[in-house]
Amino acid sequence: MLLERLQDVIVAPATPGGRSALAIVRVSGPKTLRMCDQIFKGRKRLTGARGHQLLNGFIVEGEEIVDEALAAVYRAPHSYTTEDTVEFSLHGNPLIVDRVTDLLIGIGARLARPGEFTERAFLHGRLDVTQAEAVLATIEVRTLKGVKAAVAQLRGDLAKELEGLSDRLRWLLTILQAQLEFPEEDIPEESLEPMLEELIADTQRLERAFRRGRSQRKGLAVMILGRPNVGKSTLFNALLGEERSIVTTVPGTTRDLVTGTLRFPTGQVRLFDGAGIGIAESLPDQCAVRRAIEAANRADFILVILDATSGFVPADAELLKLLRTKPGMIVWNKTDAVKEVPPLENVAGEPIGISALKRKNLSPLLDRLKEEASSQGETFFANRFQEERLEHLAVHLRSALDAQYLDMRAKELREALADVTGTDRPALDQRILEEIFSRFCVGK
Ligand SMILES: Nc1nc2c(ncn2[C@@H]2O[C@H](COP(=O)(O)OP(=O)(O)O)[C@@H](O)[C@H]2O)c(=O)[nH]1
Ligand SMILES: [Mg+2]
Repeated sequence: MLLERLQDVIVAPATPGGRSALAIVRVSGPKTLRMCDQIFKGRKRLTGARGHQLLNGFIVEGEEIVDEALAAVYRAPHSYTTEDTVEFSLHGNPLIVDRVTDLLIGIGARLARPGEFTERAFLHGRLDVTQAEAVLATIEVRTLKGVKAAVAQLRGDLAKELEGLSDRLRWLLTILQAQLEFPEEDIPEESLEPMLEELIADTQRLERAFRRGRSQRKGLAVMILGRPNVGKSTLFNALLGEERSIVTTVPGTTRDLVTGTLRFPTGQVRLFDGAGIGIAESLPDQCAVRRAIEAANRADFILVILDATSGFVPADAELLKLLRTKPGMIVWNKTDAVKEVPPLENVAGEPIGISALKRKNLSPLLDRLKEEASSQGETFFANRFQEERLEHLAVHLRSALDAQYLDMRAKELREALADVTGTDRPALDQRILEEIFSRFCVGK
């Protein structure tokens, strides 16, 4: 089914719909040159052109000239898809772009699905999945640093990292196999452990790099969390500088997840405000609380809001537990209404005191968010499957480290190896490929 589809000639606009100086229509597939010759009249036929040649001419329908155009010819395998490809540069009018696309469809081409050009590059082995993700990221990222990271990944930096991991895993397995088969040889057992620990550390490093990639692409997801009525929505509005989330004295006012974007020159933050976490009696309230907790679990960073007028209460302790596994910050709100900020013992990091209502002391909070969003450090871009694989890898490596017996350890390492390979080259599972490439735009 997959390979059958590779016989089709696919066509799609590669530039956004709308008026512009130029627009590009991309055509790829085995019979591309012959097909394009039917609608393009230049000094020379496209079938006779060299690869990487530019030909000036006209797009025609019968006798009628549709547009003056430039045709860039790429010959297999030296093209993005590795197939014969033509890119027509047209005048940037959507009417022309649609007409040229329709002309090609009329003579047997098929409109490309989103990401299908990149999917072909992948199916022909020109790109691996890490590079395909990098293609998507290069288009999507919202910071200059992100662009740099995406281009590095396009060159194969993440693939190299994963290859390094699998090489080391294979080496560990070889040693382990030797220990299992020649126990009398006295190969020291503990030499494996530091290597395993190093692998775990590297996996965690990659997990952090994936997280940074996610926030580079979509903005750092920051959840405002706290009991009902502590002032979450007031803070949300104060940070965004507009009245977006409803504020009342009635607990349980916010039910839907409200979101807004904070833009800094170095990156951006997606801020989420939801229901307060506390005792929920009605069914809608329970749903709202569940939704807020789910959002907190998905978030990259959490702001835990405490109410200075009530002080620390047991329900707050539950929220602070989240900060053990996720970066975040503790904020005492309503400090305008108290003489002193209540003490908070045994928590990591210094809580800050603010007044969301009076907009006091918000700048350290904004500075911290800006710093988190600028994503200093190693950045890689991954899809859901790759992120899941990496999580499994970490689990198997830890089980391998804890394993009592050598054969158990070997089994876990083999699973770990399968996870790394899956991150790099997932099986040609139609469902997985569709999900990966459907996130691309049409024409890429
Ligand atoms: N004194 C004082 N009141 C605040 C502050 N922030 C919020 N409030 C009040 O606390 C109540 C609940 O605020 P809201 O933002 O709806 O809380 P949420 O339920 O956590 O979203 C409202 O009456 C707010 O005016 C603050 O910084 N100082
Ligand atoms: Mg609210």
